[in-house]
Amino acid sequence: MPFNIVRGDITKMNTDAIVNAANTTLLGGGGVDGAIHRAAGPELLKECMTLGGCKMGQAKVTKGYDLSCKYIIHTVGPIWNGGGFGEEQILRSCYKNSLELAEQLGCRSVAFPLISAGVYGYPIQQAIEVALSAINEYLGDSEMQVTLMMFGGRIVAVNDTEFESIKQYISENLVGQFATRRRRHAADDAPAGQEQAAPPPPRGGETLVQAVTRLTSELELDDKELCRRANISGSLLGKIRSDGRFRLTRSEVIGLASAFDLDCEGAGQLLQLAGLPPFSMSDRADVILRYLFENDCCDILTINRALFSFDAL
Ligand code: AR6
Repeated sequence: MPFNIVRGDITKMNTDAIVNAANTTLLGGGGVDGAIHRAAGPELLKECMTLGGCKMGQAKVTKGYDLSCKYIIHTVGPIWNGGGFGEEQILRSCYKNSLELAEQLGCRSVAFPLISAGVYGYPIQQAIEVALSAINEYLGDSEMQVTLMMFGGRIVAVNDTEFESIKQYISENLVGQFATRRRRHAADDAPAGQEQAAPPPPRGGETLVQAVTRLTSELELDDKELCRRANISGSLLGKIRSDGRFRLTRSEVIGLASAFDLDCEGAGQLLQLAGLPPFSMSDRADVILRYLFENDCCDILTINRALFSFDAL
C-alpha cells in the first residue's frame, strides 16, 4: 500500500474516499469538517443526522455528494490534553479504523487530513509522527493508495534538528542551476564532474531482479515487510519479479534501496541496475536523498517527510 504526503485541500482530492476530522456529533463544525460540509452540500448533513454520532477513535461513512470522492469517512480525533490521556492511542485508532473501513468499502485510494492537528490542538510534529506510523503499520496488508494532506501555512514534516542538518547539507552540496549547465556543457567533451560520480559496477553483473531477490533473502524479508519498507504494492513487487524488463520509477527504486537499508553507494548501484541516472548534486531531491542514505536515516517515512519538507517530492 504505497502512501505519499501532499500539500493541499482535501476537498479537491479525487480519491475514492476522503477522511473527515469530525466531532462526536458528526453534525459539522469548523476546520476541515466545515470545508467538507460546504463542498459536499447540504445532503451530507442530512445523512450525518441519521448516523447517531461517532465515538472518539471510531469511524463512520457517508456518501461523497458534491465532492469528487465516492465516500467520506468521518472519524473523531482526540482533543489534546497534554498527552497523558491516551491521546496517541485514540489518534492511532482513527487512522486504523478509517483505513479498515476504506478497505471494506473497496476503496483503492484514500486521503487523510492531519487529524486533531487543528482545533483539537494536537502538536503538529507529533500528529505527523502518529499519522505516518499508523499508516505505515497498515502498509503491506493492502493495495490502497494513501495520501496524507498538509494544509495551510508551511508545515514541515521533519523535526527542527533534522531540518537544520538537511538545510545545511543542501547549502553546502547543491550545485546551482547555472553552474550545472556550464558544467554539463564542459562535460560534453570531458568526464562528468564530481556531481555525477559513477557508482561502482553492480555485483557480478547482477540484474535488478537478481539483486532484489538476493537482498530480500539476505535480510530475510517476507513480501509484506518488503512492500511496507519499500512503500510499494504487492502487485508491483509481483511485476518486478515476473517481468525482467519492467521499468521502475525513481521513487520505487529509492523505496527498494530504503527497504534493503543500502548506503549511498548501494542505492546508486540499484538506480544503475534499474537503468536510471545516478544521484545528481544539481537536483535538490537527489541531494536530500544522498544526505539521508549517507547518514543512515533512509527509512521510507523519513525519506518522504524530508522530501516533503523541502518541497522536493
Ligand atoms: N484540507 C486539508 N486539511 C485541512 C483543510 C482542508 N480543506 N482544512 C483544515 N485542514 P481541524 P481537528 C487541516 O481543526 O483538529 C472541527 O470543528 C488543518 O490545518 O479541521 O481534528 C470538527 O467539527 C489541520 O492540520 O480538525 C471538530 O470539532 C487538520 O486539517 C474539530 O474541528 C485538522 O484540523 C476537530 O479538530
